[in-house]
Amino acid sequence: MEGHVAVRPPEKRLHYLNAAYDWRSWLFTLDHKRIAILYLVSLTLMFFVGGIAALLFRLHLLTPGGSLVQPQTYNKLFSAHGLVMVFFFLIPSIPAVFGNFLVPMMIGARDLAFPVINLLSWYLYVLGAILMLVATLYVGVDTGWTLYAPYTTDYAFGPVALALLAILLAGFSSILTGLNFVVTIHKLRAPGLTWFRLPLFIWAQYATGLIQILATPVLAILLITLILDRSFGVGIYDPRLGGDPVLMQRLFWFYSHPAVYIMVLPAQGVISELVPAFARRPIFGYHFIAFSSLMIAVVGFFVWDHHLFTTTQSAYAGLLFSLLSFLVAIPSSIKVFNWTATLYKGSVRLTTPMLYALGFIGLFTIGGLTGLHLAATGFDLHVHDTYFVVAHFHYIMVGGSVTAYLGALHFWWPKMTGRLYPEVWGKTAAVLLFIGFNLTFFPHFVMGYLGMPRRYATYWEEYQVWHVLSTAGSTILGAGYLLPFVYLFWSLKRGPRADANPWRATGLEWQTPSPPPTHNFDRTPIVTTGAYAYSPEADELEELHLRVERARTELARARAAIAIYHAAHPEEWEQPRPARAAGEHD
Ligand code: CU1
Repeated sequence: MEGHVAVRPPEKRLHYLNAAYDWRSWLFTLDHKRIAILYLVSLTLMFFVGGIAALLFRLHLLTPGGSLVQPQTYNKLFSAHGLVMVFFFLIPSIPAVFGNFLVPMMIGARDLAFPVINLLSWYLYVLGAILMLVATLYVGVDTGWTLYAPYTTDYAFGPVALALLAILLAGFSSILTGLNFVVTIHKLRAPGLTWFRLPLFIWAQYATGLIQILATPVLAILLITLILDRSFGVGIYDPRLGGDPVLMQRLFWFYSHPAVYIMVLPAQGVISELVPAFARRPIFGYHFIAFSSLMIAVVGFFVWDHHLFTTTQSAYAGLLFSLLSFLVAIPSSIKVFNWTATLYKGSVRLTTPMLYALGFIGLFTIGGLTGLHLAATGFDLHVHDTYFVVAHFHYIMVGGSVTAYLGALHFWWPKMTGRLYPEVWGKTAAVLLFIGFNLTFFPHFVMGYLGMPRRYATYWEEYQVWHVLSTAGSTILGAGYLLPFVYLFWSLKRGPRADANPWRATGLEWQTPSPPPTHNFDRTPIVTTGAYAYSPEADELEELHLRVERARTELARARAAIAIYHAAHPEEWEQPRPARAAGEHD
């Protein structure tokens, strides 16, 4: 083995992903980061199930008579889409994946306050998800995701009890997650991390936690009484037994409107992190954003009735809830204003996460503004139960929440996996999704305004052009969602390695290696400043440091090369240079 130089492999750094490999270490893990990954995998699966259902009925709607499935199957497809997407993707999405991963990291803690309850939340979710898949795919539920009586109390409508039980399980998962976050944020903040030094994502998770704890039990009561009604004919909601189906709607929206904020608040929290990081400025109006999250959590409880403007109730009730619904738009408008003010005069970097953030601001604003249309009782009467509502809802839920979810995924992916993804593909997917989304859902506004009712398997010919545009958009949207799935998966093995802070972002989570060690921080961080200490001066200083570092490396490399050369040619070192001949050039 002469001439062979033994090369020692670089010492392997242990982190939360490679600390243990066997399946037990994953399925019984109490590490909040691993539980976040478990959620990421299961949510991705549910997202694609819900998405495929949507693509199928979108294809069906290509022609006025319906070209793909029987009307009964159509009902089952849109119900499956709504039930899976709302209860098993949107409601858990950002809290379950990024809340789990980031809440302890952002506040400098080792884990959540109750790690065992955290794992229990995931198991409740999985059990619920399996039941929901059996109910919607194997047999088929055709009540719509809103579960209105008398569909849900009537045995003609599929295995509804199974679906109700599935949602009940997911609901308890949601309550326990919210409880865990609220207690963690109260009790486990690092020394010096006062409430007004918290990242706004934490404020958003805190407000979301309050809603999850207070609103979701109402859903649980509704689901249990619905099961009683259906199975034992108690007659609470079933009109044939003297029950009141509108009461069912009231209870449903008393949960489900606050639930809209369970889906939106964390998304807004993500945007409040992305915008300052890529505008390289401190966020504008920190306190306003923090308090507007709390205001949404409170006022969101008093607007449920805007879903019942067309039921029998006094004109006074309509007026009151119209006013309250206008009120709840204020805190969201404050946020949009403050994000825009942060962008103003910022040195904006158009990275993949930033494209999602900008997309969010635009789409969420359209969703919010059309929400004001619907809060006006007169206009609501005209577009009630039309595609206009479907469009509004999807601009908030997909244009808002899903866009923010993908922005978060691309922002924290290097932290979670230690790998970078190709920016070109990231940006391509973000642009493709923006185009696909608008092409799918903007026509919904138009045909809804023109009178196309929602949830019908067939329609009049005059609406076909809008349906064709929408179906074309949905195929782009489908391809757009597949793309990140492919290149992110690819990056796990082939992506370049990420350092601790590839975006040069503030926030405690960026101060520990990527991926983080199981215990998160080697030393408990001590916080002395507020979040978002971005400044152009600091960036310039950082850039100078990098340049000096690079120059030093170059210099060291050149010195080493000279030394090697001299070692190989000692004679040149010893002898004086020969005199240059006349006329010779270098
Ligand atoms: Cu609502």
